[in-house]
Amino acid sequence: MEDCIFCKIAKKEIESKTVYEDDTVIAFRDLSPQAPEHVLVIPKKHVKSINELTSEDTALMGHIFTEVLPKVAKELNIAEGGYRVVINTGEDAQQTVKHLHVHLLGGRKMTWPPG
Ligand code: DGP
Repeated sequence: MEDCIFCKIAKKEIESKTVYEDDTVIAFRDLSPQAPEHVLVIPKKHVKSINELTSEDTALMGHIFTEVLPKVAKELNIAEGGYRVVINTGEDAQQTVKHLHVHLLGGRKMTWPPG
């Protein structure tokens, strides 16, 4: 996707503070952190949101949840204390970047319900 900012980050056309990368996924620090540790994990391929996922993405999303998120949380030292994982989807959830991204937030006590 030509105008997608996260595609540009995945292709290194825009700088980001990368904390993890492999063939299919990149994780980088959020530009506007909402917690002491705030990382975005994205698939490198363009998928607009959860709504556009297909069965072809099962392995990719499984990889993010079973391998990437726990690994990054451990490296950020928030695995034991706890962390929050958020995927904003669509307008009501205030998804501002239309490239599926998983927020990983930690390093402080979270509140519930989220604001
Ligand atoms: P959401 O509301 O779920 O669509 O969150 C999008 C997040 O992306 C928001 O927390 C700010 C972050 N963000 C937007 N543009 C950039 C960027 O160019 N670089 C980085 N690192 N983060 C960005």
